[in-house]
Amino acid sequence: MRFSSSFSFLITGVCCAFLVISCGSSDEISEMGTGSDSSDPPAVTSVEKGDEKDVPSLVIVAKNIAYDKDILRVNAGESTKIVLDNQDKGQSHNFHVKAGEDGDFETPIMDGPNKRSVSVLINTPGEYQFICDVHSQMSGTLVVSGG
Ligand SMILES: [Cu+2]
Repeated sequence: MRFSSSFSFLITGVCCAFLVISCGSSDEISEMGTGSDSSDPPAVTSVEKGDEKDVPSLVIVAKNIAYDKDILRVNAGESTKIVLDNQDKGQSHNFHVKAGEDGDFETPIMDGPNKRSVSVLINTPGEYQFICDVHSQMSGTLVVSGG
């Protein structure tokens, strides 16, 4: 009787000791867990801006000594970037619009394959011819629409 009660006391004491130890260690673990949670993932910042983001652009391809488009359309008073994509290897082309008093707009003459662009800004609505200065048979119409 006496032995069993003291044994149970001992057991209880040991249990309490274990509880305290386990409680203490679990607190440490949870604190460590909280600590690692506080490290936020790196903020993702994408601030790449194209310089000509808002400028409309058109591409015209020169291939087999011909443009791939007969008609290009732009708006009057609005700058439009026109890209000449010369895909003719070893063949020279350019893109040239003669817009009268609104001016000449032309890419340099270049051997393909290569690309050059020209910013076209025409204020007077109408239809203008564009040509390749190397090949007179390469031509088309630039339609300038008024707003
Ligand atoms: Cu040409």
